[in-house]
Amino acid sequence: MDNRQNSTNINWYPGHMAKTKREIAEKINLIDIVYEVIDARMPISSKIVDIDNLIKNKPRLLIVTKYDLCDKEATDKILKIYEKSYRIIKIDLIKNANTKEIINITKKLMQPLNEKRKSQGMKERPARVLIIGVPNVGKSTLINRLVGKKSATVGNRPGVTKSLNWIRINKDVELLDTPGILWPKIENQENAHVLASLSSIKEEILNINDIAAFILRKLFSLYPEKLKARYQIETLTADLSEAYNKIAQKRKVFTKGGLVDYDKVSALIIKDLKDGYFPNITFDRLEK
Ligand SMILES: Nc1nc2c(ncn2[C@@H]2O[C@H](COP(=O)(O)OP(=O)(O)OP(=O)(O)O)[C@@H](O)[C@H]2O)c(=O)[nH]1
Ligand SMILES: [Mg+2]
Repeated sequence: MDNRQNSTNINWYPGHMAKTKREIAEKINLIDIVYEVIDARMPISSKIVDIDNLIKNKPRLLIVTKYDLCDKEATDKILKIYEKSYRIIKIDLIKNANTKEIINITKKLMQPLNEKRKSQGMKERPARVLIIGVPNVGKSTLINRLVGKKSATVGNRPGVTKSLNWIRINKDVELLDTPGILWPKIENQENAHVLASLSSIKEEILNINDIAAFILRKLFSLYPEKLKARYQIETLTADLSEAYNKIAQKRKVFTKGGLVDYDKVSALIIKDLKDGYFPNITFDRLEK
């Protein structure tokens, strides 16, 4: 039924993202340290491609959120590569957010600057931290954990934060929350589909059959046992029709005329992934 795999190019770059980038560029000179946030389930796809241009050579901490949801072995393989260039913090912001380490590293990074200020007769000042990442990775959740209360709005859909906001974490750290950003043209459509599957691209602009097909194929190739556990699907034909039939029957998603309701099945696959019915998955792999 679905021959549209890769036929639709996914790009999502609304005005507020362009504006965010402009404002970050304007404010970057005020910033001492950058927290770059990526999603552990997609450590490659969720990494902003032109980030180095945007944040120049500011000291950077790579914060890997949703570590509780990922396939740790697959994710760690990728993080090993990043470890060569970045300081990395892996974190589960829901159940086990140990933010002390983040604050300690931040203070340490800030020390030389404050020592310089003191030697020039100026007062110490809090570190100004910029938080940056693609939509829905957990930037605002991280801020709330750091502050210890709800200061930033959070939601499991992309595009929740709409403007730049300064938030005081404690006497040592001030943080600039920013809306999630992507880039004008996503060159790598595999990465775009991974971003879309894991809720970093606004659902309304997506072809849901295309995304659901991508999810089924990805699960089948990387985690066939999880596909079997949820849908009792053990093989996938090229057109996916058998899989759709099976899911429709199991979950009773038919049109009034008794045919498989493809759109509803697709929506259901996307929702199952979002609701965590395929636990411990990582959709990115290093190229072989
Ligand atoms: N399981 C799990 N969920 C997380 C974690 N971090 C964030 N979330 C969830 O991810 C969703 C998005 O979180 P937000 O903090 O709103 O993400 P954001 O990066 O600020 O998103 P935008 O403002 O849209 O760019 C929320 O439903 C959070 O509860 C984590 O470490 N583990
Ligand atoms: Mg936010």
